[in-house]
Amino acid sequence: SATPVKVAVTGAAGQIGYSLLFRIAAGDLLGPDTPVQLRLLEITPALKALEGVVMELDDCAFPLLDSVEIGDDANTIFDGANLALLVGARPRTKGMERGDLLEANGAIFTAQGKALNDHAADDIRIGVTGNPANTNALIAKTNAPDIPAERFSALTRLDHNRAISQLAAKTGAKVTDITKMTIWGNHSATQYPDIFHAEIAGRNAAEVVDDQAWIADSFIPTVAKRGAAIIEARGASSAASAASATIDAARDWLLGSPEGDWVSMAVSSDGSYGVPEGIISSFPVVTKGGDWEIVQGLEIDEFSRAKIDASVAELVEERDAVTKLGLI
Ligand code: NAX
Repeated sequence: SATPVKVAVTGAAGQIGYSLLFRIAAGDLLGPDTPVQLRLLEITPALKALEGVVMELDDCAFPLLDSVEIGDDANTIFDGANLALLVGARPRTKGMERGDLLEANGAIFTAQGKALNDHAADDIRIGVTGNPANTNALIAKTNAPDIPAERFSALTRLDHNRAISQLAAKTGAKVTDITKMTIWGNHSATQYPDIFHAEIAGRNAAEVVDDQAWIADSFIPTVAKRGAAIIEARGASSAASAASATIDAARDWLLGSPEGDWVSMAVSSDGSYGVPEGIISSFPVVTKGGDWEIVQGLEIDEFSRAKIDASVAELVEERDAVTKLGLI
């Protein structure tokens, strides 16, 4: 049978972890033929809760779950990992300034970047879900000089999926009819969900919608503020949908994006579309065998240009802030 893949997950005792681990163990990420070894990282006070989660994983008797290891030392947990899903992060608490948040997460992602650099397998791929995801990925990447920059990405797939869902609801299309959706920029309220290149059953989505006011005043803010709307309704932040998007993103990265379509991933910019080199910004990408390529040659009109520039400017600000803090 196939060699098991070692998947490391951080923040494993958290809400996203509670959904994510069971989906991975069920085979939703690597498919029905690939056994999985889970390596779960938590902070020391959360290890007991994590033991409970592992008891439940045991109780599922998942045929594909080869082994589970837990711990609070990144050097041990990342040892030999083929895929690392960095979900755990320090949330913003009351009275915390933005600088404090970047600093607290900086401590986590510098340490985890170094641990991955020193201990992960040669084929490691790293997906960052924990917020601020783009800048956390930048910090990890910069602290892992021996790992190619292309191996780091931050999650904008949830935004991508939300955009598809909103467009489907507006047009009465099935989500499976919608292709070529793009999220540009930061996973934050400045993100730009772009339907000018999207297609609905092969027709240009913006032309099908034919309502610029809906795009500007309803669609874009609804997608960008969806996280806040979920918190308002549920009393807790998106968890199952975030786990599902984390799976979608990692699966497509490793196994390939669908023919004739693309996905959104925040990756290390090569300067495409005027996005400064090195920052982790969301682009339309096609993926194959664990590699991604930014879709080239899309025409960007004035409206889209301004939206992309605004989100990228925020990422540059975050980069400058963490540079000043000595984190990169
Ligand atoms: P929870 O607070 O439920 O869980 C986070 C877990 O991470 C906790 O169990 C905590 O002990 C652990 N943790 C903290 N520091 C750690 C460290 N140094 N090493 C290992 N584990 C550590 O948050 P949850 O709802 O699961 O969300 C996790 C992260 O995802 C948050 O940063 C959240 O903001 C982010 N999100 C990102 C999304 C995206 O689309 N990119 C959407 C959903 C979510 O908001």
